[in-house]
Amino acid sequence: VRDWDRVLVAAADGSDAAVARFLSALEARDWTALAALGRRVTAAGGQPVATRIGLTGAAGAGKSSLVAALSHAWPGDGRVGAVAIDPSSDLTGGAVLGDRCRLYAQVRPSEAGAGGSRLYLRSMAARGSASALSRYAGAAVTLLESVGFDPVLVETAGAGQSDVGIRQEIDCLVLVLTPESGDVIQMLKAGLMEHADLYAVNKADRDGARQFASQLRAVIARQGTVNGRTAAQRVHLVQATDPDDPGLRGLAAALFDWPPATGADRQQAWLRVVGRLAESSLIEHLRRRLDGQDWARAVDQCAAGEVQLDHAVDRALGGLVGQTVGAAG
Ligand SMILES: Nc1nc2c(ncn2[C@@H]2O[C@H](COP(=O)(O)OP(=O)(O)OP(=O)(O)O)[C@@H](O)[C@H]2O)c(=O)[nH]1
Ligand SMILES: [Mg+2]
Repeated sequence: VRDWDRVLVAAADGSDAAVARFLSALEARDWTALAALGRRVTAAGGQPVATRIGLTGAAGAGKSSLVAALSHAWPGDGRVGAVAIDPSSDLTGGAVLGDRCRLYAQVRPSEAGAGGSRLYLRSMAARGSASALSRYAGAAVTLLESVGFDPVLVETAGAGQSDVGIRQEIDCLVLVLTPESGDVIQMLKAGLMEHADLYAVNKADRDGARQFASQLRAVIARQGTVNGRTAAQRVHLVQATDPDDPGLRGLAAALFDWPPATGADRQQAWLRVVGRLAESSLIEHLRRRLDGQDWARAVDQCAAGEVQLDHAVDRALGGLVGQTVGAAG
């Protein structure tokens, strides 16, 4: 068993390798690592926390580019942590972001940290279901925050299960749009779209970008002020591919000034994250322990109306009495 508490200390001291090792342990469901993180989170209860920012939007809107751009434009001098959750993308998604990071590292080498970049990025692509990804993303976000990254950014593929799962763990949700997102205005008008805290109209260099942003502001204005912010303050026209874009700096400043969450908020969030992991572990454990054929037959009987569902569940659980949760559960 690794000494995960010590790995956490190394991660907090700036070791990217320690961060990577810990995140891999969480993904591999090493519960000793989770327990170490739990001790650290609990010990830090009530302390100031990082700003957690979600970036969501359609494929190709520029979410990954914005992650790199924001890490570059962030007014603070801390390390920026990012998790990209995308169940649909494969390794090329990471490669694209790699390109963006190089772009920003080239432009301002003096601002890059010892490792060449102040951004630590973990891609959780091509691994597991959307809901599984969101469960681990919650733990990953907690880890990054707990070892001192600020802000912590989360890129999600938009409108999927992974978004719903992670929304509660985010302080500020940014919806990334482009001038090509035409019908988004209609959807917003019709109330068909979930509320974002801020809107980033990306690709300001494209035709119609300015016009799209003002249309969006007009629609948003109908909601009045939200958390004290006007439509003008909530819609940011940005160009993620331009490190010197003033719109980008404006968005970064708005996020930097976002009202901080409390230690109590974070303890609640951590409870939810662990609760979801525990539930999914419980269900997986039950699945493994049940005799697959017996269970399939029981489901058949329920479907045929021969057996009542709760009776089938009772019988299955009864068969498990005396078994214990193994170390691998
Ligand atoms: N012209 C222009 N292109 C941009 C801008 N920002 C991003 N792009 C380009 O848009 C494409 C998609 O950018 P990404 O950052 O990968 O978009 P994404 O939303 O992360 O995409 P997925 O992760 O695949 O959903 C890339 O080719 C970027 O170079 C911008 O401000 N202007
Ligand atoms: Mg992306």
